[in-house]
Amino acid sequence: MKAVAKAHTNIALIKYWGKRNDELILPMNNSLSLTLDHFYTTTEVQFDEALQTDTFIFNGETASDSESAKISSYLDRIRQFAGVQMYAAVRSVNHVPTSAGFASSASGFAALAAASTKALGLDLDRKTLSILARQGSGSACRSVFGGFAEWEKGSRTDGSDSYAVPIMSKTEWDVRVLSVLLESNEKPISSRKGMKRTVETSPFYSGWLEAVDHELKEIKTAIRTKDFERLGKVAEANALKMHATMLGSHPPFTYWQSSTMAVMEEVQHLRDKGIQAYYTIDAGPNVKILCLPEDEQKIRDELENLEMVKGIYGCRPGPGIEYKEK
Ligand code: 2P0
Repeated sequence: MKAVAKAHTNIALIKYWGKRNDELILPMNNSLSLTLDHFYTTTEVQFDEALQTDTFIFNGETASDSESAKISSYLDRIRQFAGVQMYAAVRSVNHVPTSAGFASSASGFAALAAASTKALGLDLDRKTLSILARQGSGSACRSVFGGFAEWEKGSRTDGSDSYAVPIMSKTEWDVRVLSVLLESNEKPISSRKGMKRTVETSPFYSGWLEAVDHELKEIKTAIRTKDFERLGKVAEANALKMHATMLGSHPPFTYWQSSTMAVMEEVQHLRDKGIQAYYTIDAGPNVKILCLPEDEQKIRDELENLEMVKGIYGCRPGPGIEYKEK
């Protein structure tokens, strides 16, 4: 009744921003991401008749009550799905600099979905796994797959057609992502609350939804033809649109800080010098730079000159869910 699974984080190039159902985590729009090799979570789950409650050890320490409650309520979904009532001991190690704002619920819930169902003896296909991971955290459904993956929003109310599908495997195209860690203050608002406020109050949200279908088409053509410039341009434009919706919210908010904008400017400078680099930004101040392998070192050299840059983590396309020997 024990299993171990490993899942990697992903960076959305066409973003998920907004839910149509909070409980089942059903998104308003399709999104598309690249799974990254450098950041991952390994999770061991053991179900045991003798346990009186779920236990959760995170990075070697007993997790806080609120973290434990989140895991337990997710395990309730898994128990309901599998038709069992046993409690579980969960041990999770995050190979993600969490304190650095690269925290990812994506790798966490993808690994938990895979390990918990495997521990219960279920041998699920990737689609079912993606549907289960989604109910922990939306972006987790994309981390079930390696390389480029698209989360299809689906149209049913029960979520049975809302899951990720693979678009291109990790070995087919070596695109690099430099995760740039910046000095920053605390995150003003969680992504869960931020997207809810945006959907409910931003007059720009309808514009976001109108643009996203065309951007998805565009990025899928870029991936199919391995056209990096096309990929970078549309990813950067999509990220800017997502962040623009937040400025229109009530009350308004932004995840950008002055350091964020300094790196955005630097990326523009690099392009002016003929280096193909594009940025994308999630619900935090850090910037991720898309580039090709031949430009990675040049970009690092330039960024290292910036005082507010606290670290640069280079990522390649990563794999989907992997099960480990116990
Ligand atoms: C994404 N983000 O597509 C977008 C872009 C942040 C910005 O998915 O509420 O942790 O658990 O479904 O997946 C972050 O939000 O939110 C996210 P929930 P999640 O990657």
